Amino acid sequence: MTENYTPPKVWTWDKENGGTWGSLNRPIAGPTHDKELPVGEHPFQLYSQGTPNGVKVTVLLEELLAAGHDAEYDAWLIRIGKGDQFGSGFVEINPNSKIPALLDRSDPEPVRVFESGAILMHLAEKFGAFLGDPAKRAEMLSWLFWQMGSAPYLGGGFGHFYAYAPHPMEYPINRFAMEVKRQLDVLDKHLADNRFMVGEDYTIADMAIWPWYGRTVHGESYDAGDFLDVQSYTNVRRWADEILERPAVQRGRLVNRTGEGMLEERHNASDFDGLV
Ligand SMILES: N[C@@H](CCC(=O)N[C@@H](CS)C(=O)NCC(=O)O)C(=O)O
Repeated sequence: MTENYTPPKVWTWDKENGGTWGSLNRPIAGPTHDKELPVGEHPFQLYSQGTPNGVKVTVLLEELLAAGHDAEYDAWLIRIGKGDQFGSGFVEINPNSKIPALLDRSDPEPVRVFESGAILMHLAEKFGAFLGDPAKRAEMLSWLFWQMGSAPYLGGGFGHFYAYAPHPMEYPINRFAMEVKRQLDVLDKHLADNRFMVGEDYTIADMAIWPWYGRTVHGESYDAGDFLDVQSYTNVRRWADEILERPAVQRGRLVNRTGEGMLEERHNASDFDGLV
């Protein structure tokens, strides 16, 4: 890799391109190996990892259960750093090979759902919960889709070049830091006049945005709290703090993570005993 790179006429795959994800990602889709997915006893089977996109779904499932809905689920760990997302069973439920993916077995015909935003909508509509005031549905959808379109600049753009690239590169770090700070300012200005993303209603838009931007203002994204001056986004911090206090959020953020005090798999409410 050089400073003065001239793209060739036709791009070819350099398997040695380095970086944290360099050995895993490929320019082709489809499975790399045969592996069936485990299936538990509950109506919802979640195949995921506790990254921000994964946490959105476990937070919603825990919120649904806390609100009395029949949303019991088994959450199985897909280790994306080890290539589990390229197993044949996972690719059958998500041809895009990214976590999270859900198998909804609550109806006679199982339904696969991939893309975290689609999973949030599917579950919220199924239970008629966390959709907010119907009169403000367009506002809720706007923020939900804002998150789906914006977070790749934070994760795939800023996070990739700040934390995972083979060496620091000023141009992409500058470009994506500027964009992430612009996004944080969008949120900060909106949350100056709104308790949650849609006024007083806590919805799936908050559940989608919080694991990315709440985590960022708490200084947990890529160890870049000082670099992005996250302390200055006071309204985002107030909103993020309030959401973090919710017991369902505290449970959901532990699921499908490894390490001390985390829950690698979740199959029952009692799995959280002693953890939260
Ligand atoms: N738009 C997708 C993005 C999912 C995504 O990027 N998942 C990441 C983890 S946060 C992943 O599975 N990465 C593995 C890989 O790229 O191979 C969604 O919201 O579900």
